[in-house]
Amino acid sequence: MKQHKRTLVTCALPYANGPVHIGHLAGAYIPGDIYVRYLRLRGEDVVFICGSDEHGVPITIKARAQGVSPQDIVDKYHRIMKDAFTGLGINFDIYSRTTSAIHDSNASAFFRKLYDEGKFITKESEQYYDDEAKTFLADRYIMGTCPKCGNPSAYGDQCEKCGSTLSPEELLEPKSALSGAVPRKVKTTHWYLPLDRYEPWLRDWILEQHKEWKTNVYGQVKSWLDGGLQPRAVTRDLDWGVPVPIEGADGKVLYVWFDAPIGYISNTKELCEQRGDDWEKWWKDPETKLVHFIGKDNIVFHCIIFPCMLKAYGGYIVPENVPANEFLNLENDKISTSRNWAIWLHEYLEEFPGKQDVLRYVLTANAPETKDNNFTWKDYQDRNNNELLAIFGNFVNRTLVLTHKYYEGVVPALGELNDTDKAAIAEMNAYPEKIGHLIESYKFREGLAELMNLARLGNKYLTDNEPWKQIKTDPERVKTVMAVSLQIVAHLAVLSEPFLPFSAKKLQQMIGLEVKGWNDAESTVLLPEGHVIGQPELLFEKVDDSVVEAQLKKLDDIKKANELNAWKPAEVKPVVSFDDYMKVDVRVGTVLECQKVPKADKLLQFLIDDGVKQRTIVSGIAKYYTEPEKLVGKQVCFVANFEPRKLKGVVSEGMILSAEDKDGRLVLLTPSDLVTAGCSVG
Ligand code: B3M
Ligand code: ZN
Repeated sequence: MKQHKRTLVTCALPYANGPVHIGHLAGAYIPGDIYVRYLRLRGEDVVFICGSDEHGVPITIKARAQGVSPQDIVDKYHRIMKDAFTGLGINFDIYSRTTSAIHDSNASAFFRKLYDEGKFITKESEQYYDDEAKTFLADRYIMGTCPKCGNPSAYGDQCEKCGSTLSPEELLEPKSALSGAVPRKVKTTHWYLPLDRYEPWLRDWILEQHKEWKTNVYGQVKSWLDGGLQPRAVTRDLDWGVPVPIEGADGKVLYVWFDAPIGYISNTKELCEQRGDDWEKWWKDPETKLVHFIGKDNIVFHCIIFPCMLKAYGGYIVPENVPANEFLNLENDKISTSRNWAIWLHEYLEEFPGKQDVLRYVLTANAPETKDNNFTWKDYQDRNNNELLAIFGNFVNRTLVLTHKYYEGVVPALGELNDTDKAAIAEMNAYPEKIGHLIESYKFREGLAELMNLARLGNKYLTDNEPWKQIKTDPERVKTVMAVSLQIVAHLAVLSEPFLPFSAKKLQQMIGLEVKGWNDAESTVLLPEGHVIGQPELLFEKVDDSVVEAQLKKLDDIKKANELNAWKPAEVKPVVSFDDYMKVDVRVGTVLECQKVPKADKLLQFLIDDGVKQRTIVSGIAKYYTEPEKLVGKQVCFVANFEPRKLKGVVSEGMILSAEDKDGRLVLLTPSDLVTAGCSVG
């Protein structure tokens, strides 16, 4: 491995069009934070950069839908995300935003230099233009009929009904989503970065020199390169973004994926300005190691496009690694902001105060490092109860409680060690290196598993040596057992910090351990003889079934709401003439009796006063009116000239009208005011 002077770590700048959810956390932010916390404990020079990505079409769409400005949208979500990251202990050195003034000028200058040096090519193309709204239309702003499934409200980039990826040209009868006008094709010029020119360099840099990258990342890059790179447009016709800094480019902005990665640089500049530090050493000194933490949908931008931008500019370093994760599903379903199918970080923090580490633990233990993975609340509960609580928390608690019970919290001397003690200590001493190596290799899941193995070691050591029995027979021996156990607790307090920072801090305070760095854990004795530990408090609490049930109910409600939202009224039936319509004789009747039809689950038998006589009508609504006697006295609408039919042995003389709700529920139609029985409805 190359030696570096310093490390620059970035996490993908999340779009400020919605809050952060567990998929984001598992994909990029928790691994990034673990890595940075570890480097800091190692005493390395590191900065951790993030911020909100505040440009792009989705933000303008959300703003329009809510009748507010794009700035309102990004202000709102920037705040929510920034606070939520802080709440989970994700300690960025800076969390800025791409609408900042410094970013605007930085991104602008970046583009301008590439432009001045002829690094772009220009291309003219035809794009849809809305004459009424006087604007070019982003693909999302064009709606029409899907050529594949006939959905009349497909978008210019995708049909949400059949899932096909579309281009606006494919839509039948395209219309502007802004004005409803039929758009026309207008010529427009854009700047393109000719990625194809950088292909040989990319092949050498990644495919040859970075064979150690994660296979999911390496594989994706290779397939892009093998497919041949094309010039990529870096500008758009849009009014939200960094304006293209060229005369005559009015109404054009930098493409969001061009300006966003430059945001990493802008945010570093902003941080260095605050600190009086030199930003250039972070981005231009080959002795800086650059690492991007991202999700898999961002791989091409971080491994191909942004490096080409940096290479075209010249003088910048390129990433040493891009340890992208795969996706996390929620309860076996794809996480989706638009379907509200997610666990939102800010809501979790509110609903589970003090349980940041449980989420961090579950998302790391279950991280989609090599393949897509799944979050379930049951797994959350199991991992909390059976791992954090039963293994880690239990070991720590037993050790601290016994130390208070036997020695009033004073750490005893190690004394004479037997083979079991020596083996336990040797094993304990191997963990800093083992876990450190896994973190450095971006294997956070395995690193966390090893941390838990250290806690398991402690539990086993304590159980095997049974101090609670030996205290009567061999009190000297118990001193050694407790002293060894306390050292394991102290090692856990150091080594858990990258993964479980809140619990680590709490534990350090409890045992009065001042941690200077990861290397502390390389010594055997962290709590010397005579050191006094504080009162034990529980690190983790049991998660009850009721908590899981409440969360599952919440998700179930979301699913139901989504299903209802997806509901559309039935197609209108073929036209009927007035005369045909008038053939149906609908009247109001008063219910005289109502009861269930024996041996028929669905049927209710009504006796109706129809104004002339009493008639019997059978209706299939029993499921929705379980106390039929309560209908007596109500008025209902019925078809008076419906051909009599025999249902379960009862002759039904008509049909009672009811509405069928979205969910299939039948509801009787009743006049809104009392009317005379027998009057007609029309
Ligand atoms: N905002 C995409 C995303 O949130 C994008 C990342 C930008 S990183 C420079 O997935
Ligand atoms: Zn379709």
